[in-house]
Amino acid sequence: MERHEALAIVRKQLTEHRYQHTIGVMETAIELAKKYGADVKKAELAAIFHDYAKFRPKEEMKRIIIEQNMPSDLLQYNAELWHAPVGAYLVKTEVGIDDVDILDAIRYHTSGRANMTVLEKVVYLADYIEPGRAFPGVDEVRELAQQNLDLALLKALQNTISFLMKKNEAIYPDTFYTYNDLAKKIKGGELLNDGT
Ligand code: DGI
Ligand code: FE
Ligand code: FE
Repeated sequence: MERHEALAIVRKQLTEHRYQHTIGVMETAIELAKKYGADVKKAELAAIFHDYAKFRPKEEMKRIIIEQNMPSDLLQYNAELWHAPVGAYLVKTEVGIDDVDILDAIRYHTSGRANMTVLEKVVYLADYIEPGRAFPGVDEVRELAQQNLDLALLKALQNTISFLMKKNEAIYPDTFYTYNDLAKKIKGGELLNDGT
């Protein structure tokens, strides 16, 4: 699918603010994909569609999670988590994208997961550091993203978990699994994708 066609489809699903965020994620994901060796076209499409379900009514998302046998523990956590797996489903069924790599990058863009692919990491990080983002610590993650994909991702996860804990929010298990998996691999010297 061409970029302009994908953007026209997603634009109808989003507010203007969220559409501008999407453009930022797309541009950032393309840069990161080139640097760290992910498929650039898949990164572009996954980024364009990553927030496709962001404005669906909660009741619709809940119904899809149940009917499609998505992990039911999702329903016990913040509804902000739901648009990622529901988005993967709707991008497949409504838009007709059936590339599993793209769909998984959408599915895991909010929580991450253990053993993320480079494409999943690129989309997660692009969502966190795109130029429109202004939360505390984002500049440090932007700098790390120039050096090392995994260290940048680890810092983004640390910031997200700390932020949620300060708000007394529950942390979804996949968010911890993502953090733990990265922390252990980085300690063991297994990861360290520095883009070279
Ligand atoms: O959709 P975006 O705003 O672009 O970004 P996102 O998909 O990363 O969603 C961020 C929201 O998800 C933010 O409000 C925090 C929330 N979130 C992310 N991980 C967790 C979480 N909420 C809970 N309760 N637990 C998590 O592990
Ligand atoms: Fe999102
Ligand atoms: Fe987003």
